[in-house]
Amino acid sequence: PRDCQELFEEGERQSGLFQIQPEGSPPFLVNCKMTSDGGWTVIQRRQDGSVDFDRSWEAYKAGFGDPQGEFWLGLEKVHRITGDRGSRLAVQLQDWDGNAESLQFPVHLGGEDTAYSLQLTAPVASKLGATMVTPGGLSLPFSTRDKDHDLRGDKNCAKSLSGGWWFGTCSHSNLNGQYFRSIPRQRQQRKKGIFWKTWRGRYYPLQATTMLIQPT
Ligand code: MYR
Repeated sequence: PRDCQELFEEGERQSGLFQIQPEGSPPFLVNCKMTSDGGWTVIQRRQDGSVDFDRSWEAYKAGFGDPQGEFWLGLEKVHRITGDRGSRLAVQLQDWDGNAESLQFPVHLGGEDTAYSLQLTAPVASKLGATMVTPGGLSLPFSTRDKDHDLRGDKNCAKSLSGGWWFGTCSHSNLNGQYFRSIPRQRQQRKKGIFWKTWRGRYYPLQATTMLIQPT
């Protein structure tokens, strides 16, 4: 199968690790989450701080971590799965008081030639609270501390925060930030954490996150 959705269509209903082979790609293992609305590929998970997410461009491109625990699937694999198709992204967030938030929106991810630019339509980008939305939508390249493509001329978001992400103005979100088991007293520390501004705010380090994609 080329992705988790195809596995689902073949009748697989159990979530777990499966080998897939997207078109024009070597086969690789992914975590599939089978739900009532089909098969989703898990592309990121944070839950306990057991894996270091402050890594280089090459690491974010190739992927890292533990498929049973915390991991980043890798930009190239995500790009291979989505190909030229549009996809749906699901973002699941948890705070430290047992509250959960779940978002779903259409995305497109470019290849390495675009620095894995995330493309969102204007209405989606606005709804997510993005700062730099044009009528054509938002096209935002991925940044790491060693490859700075963010929209801030005066700083490197990946360095001043932590991890690799689609950083715009350093303040929207960062699900690949540093994992804090308890909330640091210092704002300067807290902002390096895992955050989603429009849910718990910029200085609230989240307890757990999962990102999943499903080609449409
Ligand atoms: C800004 O205004 O600073 C940027 C806003 C960007 C919104 C980013 C949303 C991230 C969603 C992750 C996409 C994963 C694609 C596979």
